Amino acid sequence: MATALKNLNEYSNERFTDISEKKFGIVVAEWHTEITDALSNGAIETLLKHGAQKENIYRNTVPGSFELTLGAQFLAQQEEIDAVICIGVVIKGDTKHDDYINHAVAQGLTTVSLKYNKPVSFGLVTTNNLEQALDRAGGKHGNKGVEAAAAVIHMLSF
Ligand code: DLZ
Repeated sequence: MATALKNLNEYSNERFTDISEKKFGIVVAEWHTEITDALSNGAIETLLKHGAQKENIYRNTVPGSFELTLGAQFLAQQEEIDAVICIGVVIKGDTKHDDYINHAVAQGLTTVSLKYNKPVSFGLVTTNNLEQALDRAGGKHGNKGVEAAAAVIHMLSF
């Protein structure tokens, strides 16, 4: 379903488990930081809203979205980390670089999640232009960081 049809801030928390003792890793790509900071803040606010403790949230940065996978693996392999949220923005350019990065990240995060049996969420905004990215970083379509945080809480509640 297109994001335009479902606001990214909307999720059901009916069956969310207690996350007050859970530890979360957040990996944030440093391309387009005006956007990734907004996404990261959305994710952190969502974790706190649902009971996570500030000291149990470990935020790290990576150079770009391509490195999200290894950043996620560094965190997921740590026994005390319960879930990892990955944040990035890839904006389409003149070449197919966005395709390569997006597919690599989607595949890579799936692999890390399955390898370590931990929720690893895909907070990667993939758009045609900056405006569409802003719309998904707290703009008219909500905040993909909120969605990514809600997704790992949901999976911890499985
Ligand atoms: C190289 C590159 C380009 C062109 N575009 C983006 C982007 O829109 N968003 C992003 O997060 N990263 C981009 N990068 C950087 C790559 O993800 C990666 O960091 C470099 O290719 C080094 O491996």
